[in-house]
Amino acid sequence: MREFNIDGLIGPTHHFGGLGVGNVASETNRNKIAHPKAAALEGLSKMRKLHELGIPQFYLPPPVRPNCRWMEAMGFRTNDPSDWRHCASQFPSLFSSSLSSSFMWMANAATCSSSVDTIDGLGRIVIANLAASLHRGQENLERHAQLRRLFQHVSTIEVIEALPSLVPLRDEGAANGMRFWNPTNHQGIYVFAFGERNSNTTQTATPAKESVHPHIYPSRQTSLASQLVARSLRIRDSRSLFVQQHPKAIDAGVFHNDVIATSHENFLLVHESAYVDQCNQLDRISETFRSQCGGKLGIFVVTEEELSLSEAVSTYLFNSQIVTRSDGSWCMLCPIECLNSPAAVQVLRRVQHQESRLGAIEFVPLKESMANGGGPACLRLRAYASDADIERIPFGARIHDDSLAFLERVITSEYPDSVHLDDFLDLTMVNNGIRISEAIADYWQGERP
Ligand code: SUG
Repeated sequence: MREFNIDGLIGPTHHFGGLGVGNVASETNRNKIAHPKAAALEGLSKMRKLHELGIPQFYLPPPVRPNCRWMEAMGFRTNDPSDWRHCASQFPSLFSSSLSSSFMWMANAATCSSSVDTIDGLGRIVIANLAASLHRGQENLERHAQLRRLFQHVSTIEVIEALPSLVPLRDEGAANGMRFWNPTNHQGIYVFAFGERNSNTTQTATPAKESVHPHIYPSRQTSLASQLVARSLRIRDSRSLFVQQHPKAIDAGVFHNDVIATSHENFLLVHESAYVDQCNQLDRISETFRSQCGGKLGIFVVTEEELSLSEAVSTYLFNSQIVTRSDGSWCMLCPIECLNSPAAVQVLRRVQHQESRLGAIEFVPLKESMANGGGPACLRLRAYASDADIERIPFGARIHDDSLAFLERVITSEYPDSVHLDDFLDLTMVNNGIRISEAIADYWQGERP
């Protein structure tokens, strides 16, 4: 089995809508000028890096925005200039949502299980409903169709549609889950982080001593959704654990678990204020790892004194993406913003000193995605398959010299340099974005020439 990554290509209508629920960067940058070309090139260059490190890297094309069917369901014809202007003036958030490129953050697209850990030996990908926010709720049908297509020739992976889009079933995908696995036998356990505990439902999540809720921001994931996703993934019961995100963290802008914890293989880097009853929960995770996977889980806790919650959010240190290189050593791709924070740099030094497998730390520029609250780890979905199955994924969807050249050419020559949301009042601009997205989708669907 091998871990591989699927990133979402940033679309030509990327802008700053201020739409992210509980997302400080998105709120702060609302309505600023955005740079779709630079954004897409930054995302592509992270994919190139992974490809150069020898890790199989795939991408999904940008779904067409505006999403005409979705808008029609809400009474707007996107190709009618007067409807379109009316939407922009009377319902600005809906207007922005219809053009949002938020599908770029693939860690929210789905949650994946490895066939090694399931009751029937099939790996699964459960699409996330993203029901917590208006703009993201439109992504799940599109992602379902794309991921089914991606895995159409892979019989060991089943792609499962999202939970119903209902308030008690809010699910944000892999950004709220971590798979820890033993690199010698590939056995894994899953930790699901939820923000809100559903009342009056059967709970397998350990009950909290007291009921705790964030006060400033709503939580995006419910305990019931986490439990149902674990069930749909068909993970053996003994291998799923559920922890509650600390409300203090959510209120500081930790809208997903991957803003406060990052994991790789049998390693966890986590802030001390990530979870309710954290010490006991970490003990429980370690013990489950030992009994189910064998060996020891390395846990590295960062204290508030070392790095405050607010600095964790502004640097996105915990959204670093750790990968295993072909020689077995690890490379950690950190947001370049970490370099502005002596505290974050100090934490990274300590991690490298203590974790001998961490061979390199690199700082990646993802300025445009970061300004909307998405770092290196947000942009990728981790999945698991055998080398033979990975080869069955369509050629056009893989990152290699051909696709890199094609995508770089389209982005450089066709994507707008800079945009403000109002620019999309011009239907020529809108139609240009549609044409670009369709051309990329055509290439993506192609098989080996
Ligand atoms: O859902 N931002 C995204 C960021 C998602 C980050 N993903 C992970 N942490 N895995 C969100 O809040 C902002 C869009 C805007 O404001 O235009 C946005 O949707």
